Amino acid sequence: MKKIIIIGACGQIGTELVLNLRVKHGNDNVYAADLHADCPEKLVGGPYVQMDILKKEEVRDFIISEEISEVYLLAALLSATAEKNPAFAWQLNMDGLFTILDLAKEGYLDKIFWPSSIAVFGPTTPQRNTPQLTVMEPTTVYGISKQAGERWCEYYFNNYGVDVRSIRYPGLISYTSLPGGGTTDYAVDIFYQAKLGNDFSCFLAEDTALPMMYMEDAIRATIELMEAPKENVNIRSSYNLSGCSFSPKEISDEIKKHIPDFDISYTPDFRQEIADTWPGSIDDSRAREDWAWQERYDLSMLVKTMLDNVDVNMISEI
Ligand code: NAD
Ligand code: AKB
Repeated sequence: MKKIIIIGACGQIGTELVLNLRVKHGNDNVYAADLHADCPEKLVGGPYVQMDILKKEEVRDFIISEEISEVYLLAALLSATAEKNPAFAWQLNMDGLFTILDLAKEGYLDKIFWPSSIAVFGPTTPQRNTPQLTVMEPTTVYGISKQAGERWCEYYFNNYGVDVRSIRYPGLISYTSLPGGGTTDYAVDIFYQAKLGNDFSCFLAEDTALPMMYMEDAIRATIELMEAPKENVNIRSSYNLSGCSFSPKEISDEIKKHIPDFDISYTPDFRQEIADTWPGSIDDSRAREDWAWQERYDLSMLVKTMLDNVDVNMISEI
């Protein structure tokens, strides 16, 4: 049985990825690692280790001594948080990636997953149905770090044969854990306020459409890409991936079908400038061709699932 570690396991993606990988590979073979000293309740079913990806030697020692063969590196600052501390965002988002790429280059790892983002695109990128290969001039530190990371992943594959795989995730929507400081977070927050019976003040303008995806689709895509035969993975920078695209008005109209009194107002802040540089929709035909990607959740399924499942107590816990 191979041993897997997810670094950044307590976040929005990590929590669900750990649980899914443990079902597939056995609890004991899937390590969750994060900065926090204590293992969150949801992840107690398997091994948990406190780990700072920036402590390079400690990370190396652990991975080598535990004979880990697969790493999912999720630790990063997301777009909105990164703009508040660009130097640290660059350090965190890049240094950790090199630590893991180098372990694979030295033969300690068989496979790496590292997530990119729609943030790699910028204001000069075609906005509709953005192609896999296109103009990419990101203007945020987050987007710059993801674009540079993609280049390095491809470089390590081409020059050292490192089997690194990546997806440009859209904004991810889930109820298991809260989002960690992105521009698409409004599309999660909105469900808590709607369920509480509150009006929602949105930090993006009503017609700002962005690519989004329900978390179950994103986790399935991640696992499908990681399980795809090596020869099918033709893109070693990062795959475009599409779920459903919507604007704040479109998601609020869908919520109103379930909660007719729900009301939304729009007070765009600095995150509007970030969103304005990102695509409205994504062409993911390469993922469909190479490893048979197919999304399952459209906007109406996503909204119904979120309204059925969000636990409003989660926002009073923080
Ligand atoms: P998140 O902010 O919810 O979680 C990140 C986790 O990393 C947190 O639990 C945090 O404690 C941990 N972490 C931070 N610094 C660390 C360090 N030094 N060492 C170890 N752990 C550390 O993020 P997420 O939404 O789960 O995103 C995970 C990855 O996916 C990121 O690389 C992000 O850029 C990418 N991504 C996410 C989305 C999305 O919508 N969630 C979209 C595109 C790409
Ligand atoms: C963010 O908004 O920063 C993330 C992302 C799309 O990368 N959700």
